[in-house]
Amino acid sequence: MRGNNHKLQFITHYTDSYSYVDSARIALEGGCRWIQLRMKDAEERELRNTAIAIQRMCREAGATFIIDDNVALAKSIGADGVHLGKGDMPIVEARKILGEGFIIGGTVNSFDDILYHLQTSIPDYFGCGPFRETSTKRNLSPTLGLYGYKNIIRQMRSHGIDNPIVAIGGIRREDIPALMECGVSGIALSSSILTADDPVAEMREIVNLIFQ
Ligand code: TZP
Ligand code: MG
Repeated sequence: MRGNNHKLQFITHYTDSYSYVDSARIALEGGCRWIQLRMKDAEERELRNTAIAIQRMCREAGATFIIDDNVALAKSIGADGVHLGKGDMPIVEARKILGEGFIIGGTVNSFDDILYHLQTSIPDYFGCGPFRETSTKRNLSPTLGLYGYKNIIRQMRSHGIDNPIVAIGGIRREDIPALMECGVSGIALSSSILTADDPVAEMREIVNLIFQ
């Protein structure tokens, strides 16, 4: 991935206290410089307006801004990229539409998923998880735990595959050192920030931990 900014991705979400836009603002204020807008049930207009608002905040902060699922929206507003899951547009097609200038992330849950992707396309990173159970995402794949990441990264190395792996799903600050030890390139998270007593301070701690 380009630069050092991509070791930590914040995924937008909402709570009783915070909107999607608030969540992005919190992450940026805490020093995160990579935001994914993930807004599953929004209508097109609301999604677009939210994307434009968060993109503006990201640009002001010098942060990378990507959008979950929606290649057309990412292209139309000139976002920095997209994140595509298993049921979304195939990465090879998204690459044709977006070209090389956009970041494309792809969801994986196993080494076989990685091999499957690499037959047809090269995502800029693999979002690999979930690390543990989380309520942020519905229909979660089986949890990986540390053992799962170690196993996937061992198999990647033995096949000479070194695409960046971004761990995701239920990750809390105290999990990060062991996950990095496994060889993951980055961490993506949401709920551990938004449920913290002081979300900005929590993000700041995590930024310090990862970029120390
Ligand atoms: N995929 C697996 S978990 C998740 C996505 C997009 C959302 C973030 O999880 P968490 O537990 O809120 O950090
Ligand atoms: Mg998706």
